[in-house]
Amino acid sequence: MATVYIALGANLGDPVQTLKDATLHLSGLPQLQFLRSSSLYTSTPMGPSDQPDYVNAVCCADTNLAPLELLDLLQAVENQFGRQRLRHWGPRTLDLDLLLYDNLIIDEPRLTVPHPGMTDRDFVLIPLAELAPELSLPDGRSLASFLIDMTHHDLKKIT
Ligand code: ROI
Repeated sequence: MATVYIALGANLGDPVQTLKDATLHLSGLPQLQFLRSSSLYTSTPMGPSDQPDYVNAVCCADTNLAPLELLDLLQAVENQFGRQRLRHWGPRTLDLDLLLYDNLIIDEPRLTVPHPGMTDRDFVLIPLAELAPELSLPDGRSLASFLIDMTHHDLKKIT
């Protein structure tokens, strides 16, 4: 069994509902066990600012899937939720990013783990810290060390 962390993001349609539906869907998949989700947060866009604010969250689960099998599964779920990606760093219906897969470092054409953008994104680190405050990356650096200086996207917890 591997423990995996997955980031969720959306800013088209009804992103709050999309993230609720997506986490419910993921928690019902037999390939993902003991799924736990962070709170939902709103965030201002990283990248072009002429797009709606995002809703972000992180979830954690146990899986027997290999990393690329998990990637395929996440991409299938994105497609089921009608994923549209209109332009690079532009708005999207649902984004599911594999952040961490146990303590593995993966550097393959389709998949880089830890997710390369995660360490400077408050909309990933803060929900991640909610689930796993003591977490360290495979290289030993602690989550807390990244939380000190990162970009700010005006994160607000949705209550
Ligand atoms: N910006 C925010 N705030 N949240 C995201 O999930 C997000 N995802 C992206 C880009 C376009 C980089 N910007 C984002 O893919």
